[in-house]
Amino acid sequence: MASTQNSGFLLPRLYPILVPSRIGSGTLAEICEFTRELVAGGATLLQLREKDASAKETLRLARELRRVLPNEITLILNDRPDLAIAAHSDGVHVGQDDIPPEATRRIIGSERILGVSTHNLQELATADRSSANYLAVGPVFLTISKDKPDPVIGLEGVQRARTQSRKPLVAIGGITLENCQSVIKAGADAVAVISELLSDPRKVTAQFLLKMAKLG
Ligand code: TZP
Ligand code: MG
Repeated sequence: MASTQNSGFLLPRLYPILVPSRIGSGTLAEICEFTRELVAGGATLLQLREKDASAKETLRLARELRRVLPNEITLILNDRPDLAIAAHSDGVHVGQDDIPPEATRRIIGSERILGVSTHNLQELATADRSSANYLAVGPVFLTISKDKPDPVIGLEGVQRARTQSRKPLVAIGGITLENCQSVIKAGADAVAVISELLSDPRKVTAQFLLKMAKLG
């Protein structure tokens, strides 16, 4: 039977991922403004994902976001448990090539949130046995936001993942206003989004939340 271990953590329906290099010309002021707009639209959790920045730059950015964000907004840092602690982030999200979940847990302790990316049922089963608070599954659809993405899992992949894990599941990859309801209906608890939010973060965040609230 699938694990029920998630220490009571619940994902909000929308999981915006902030990619600084895709926000305007990537200045700190633009990134902070974009973040404020997501929150104004109703986002309550954000992930900071910056693959091209140095550790020093990522730490500076994560600290600045923590400083400008209201305390009740959950900030998750991608890839780096060490920087998550140094920046007082609420959690960290690791992938299959990052520090493995149990080592990450030892670094961040029991209180911080741990998310783990998975791309197939085998990875999902392994991550499900870990102390991850939530799991990501995808890419659900084609995405332009990831170098060398894994094969698309489709809505069937989300459905299968739902039967294999009782941890909160966030679906990722090519998720838009158009298809988000189908992803939730397939069994995801939340949708993680990069591209679709870029044009108008406040309005599109509110539209995502409204669409998904309609599903109850
Ligand atoms: N992992 C799987 S797909 C993806 C990541 C980080 C990118 C999702 O971005 P978008 O633009 O919402 O498709
Ligand atoms: Mg990673």
